[in-house]
Amino acid sequence: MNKNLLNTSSLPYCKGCGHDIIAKQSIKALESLGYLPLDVIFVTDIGCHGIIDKCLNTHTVHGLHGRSPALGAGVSFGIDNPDKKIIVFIGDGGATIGLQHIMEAARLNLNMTVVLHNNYLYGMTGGQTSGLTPKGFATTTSNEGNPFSGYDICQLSHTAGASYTSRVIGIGDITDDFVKAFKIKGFSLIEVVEICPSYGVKLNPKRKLAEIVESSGRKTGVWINKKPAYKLHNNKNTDDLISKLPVINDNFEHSLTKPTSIVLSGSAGEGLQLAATVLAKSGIKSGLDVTQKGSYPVTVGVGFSTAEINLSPKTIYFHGINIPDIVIITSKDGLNHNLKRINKMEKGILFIDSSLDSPTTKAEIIKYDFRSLGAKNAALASVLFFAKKTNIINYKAIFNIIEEEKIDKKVPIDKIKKELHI
Ligand SMILES: Cc1ncc(C[n+]2csc(CCOP(=O)(O)OP(=O)(O)O)c2C)c(N)n1
Ligand code: SF4
Repeated sequence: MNKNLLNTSSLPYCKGCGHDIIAKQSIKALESLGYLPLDVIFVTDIGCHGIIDKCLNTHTVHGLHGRSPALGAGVSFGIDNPDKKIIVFIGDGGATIGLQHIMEAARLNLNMTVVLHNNYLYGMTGGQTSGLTPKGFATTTSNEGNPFSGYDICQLSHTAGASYTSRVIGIGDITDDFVKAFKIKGFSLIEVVEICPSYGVKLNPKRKLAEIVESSGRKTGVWINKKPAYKLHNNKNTDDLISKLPVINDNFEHSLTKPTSIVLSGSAGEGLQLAATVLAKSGIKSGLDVTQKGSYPVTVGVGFSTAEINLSPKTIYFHGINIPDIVIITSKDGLNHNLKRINKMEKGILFIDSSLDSPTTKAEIIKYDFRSLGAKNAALASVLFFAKKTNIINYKAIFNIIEEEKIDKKVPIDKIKKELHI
């Protein structure tokens, strides 16, 4: 097994960026502590520092701006294992946006380390002032120097309850500072004050990091709270969520020889996602690998409702669908939402409710009155129609799932059986 945590020595930052020192030396520190790639979970934030993900052999999670500490906290709760190392990478912009998340993790003293890349500005978006920019430091949004003082993140972290907080200047060899922060069981935050040559250096010529830290009334150093790391109290008696899911036995056959992508779409509030779930579970019942993804507007009761389902006789590694193999449309909302990709279909089948005009497509078009067939459950009826027409999934597997899900009262089963001769 590859023991290197980094998969390249050429990191994607501008020349001279302080992020490079942080990434390389924090990794060196982890390797010196004996961590293997799969013992480490890097949770990165939005910003230049966050583009490190692709260079890592470890687990990685990329969060929304300012939310990596909250995600790191979730990972810490979920893993509940002090032998795994959770490292949150965040910039001063993200730390400002997600300040409360950092405070909360420090207050609970969760097992994780926040590595704060403090270049005193928003690097990725052009050098704007953040809440950690010191008074007098020039940025692209405060050319004359920031008129306000920045937060003292170390004081905040220490006061909130972090086991370990430190501030270091990111020049030279700071590997040891990382080692000390990473060794902590509980919450540690290491603020590395560094430079962004592209904006910070240009706008603050001749200023030295040590002088900037000092003139803002801050000190480098370490602040300790002697307290135990957070420990979940009742997790020993709690089953994980997956073990509670019922097992679906594959007691039906399928005739699928290659991966097939299906889009099922109609109107919100018409049981479309339920129909998709029935189709997906029927696929599992037939021994296929299945993925299911649903999307609908935030106003859940109006507009489109779309489900994307992949069925495959082999393991599915990618669940996205661009141009589908099969599209099933039960209403105008569903048609409008998928029109562009239907137009692009060069082959495959479009099953579409007979009330709708046929769109431009090279797919074979099969029309049927799903609304009359399924009454209020046009989507479920369309899934049964698809099964009967293609034989990809045995319709008996679908009836079986309908029965198991106890939704048989919702569907006019006798009518469907009679009309489709099944
Ligand atoms: C909630 C949110 N607001 C704004 C943005 C736009 N944005 C992307 S990167 C960035 C700046 C990141 O600066 P920082 O967190 O300091 O990291 P750096 O680029 O300096 O490493 C901003 C504002 C965003 N992605 N999300
Ligand atoms: S813009 Fe600044 S922070 Fe971003 S990579 Fe370049 S030097 Fe680093």
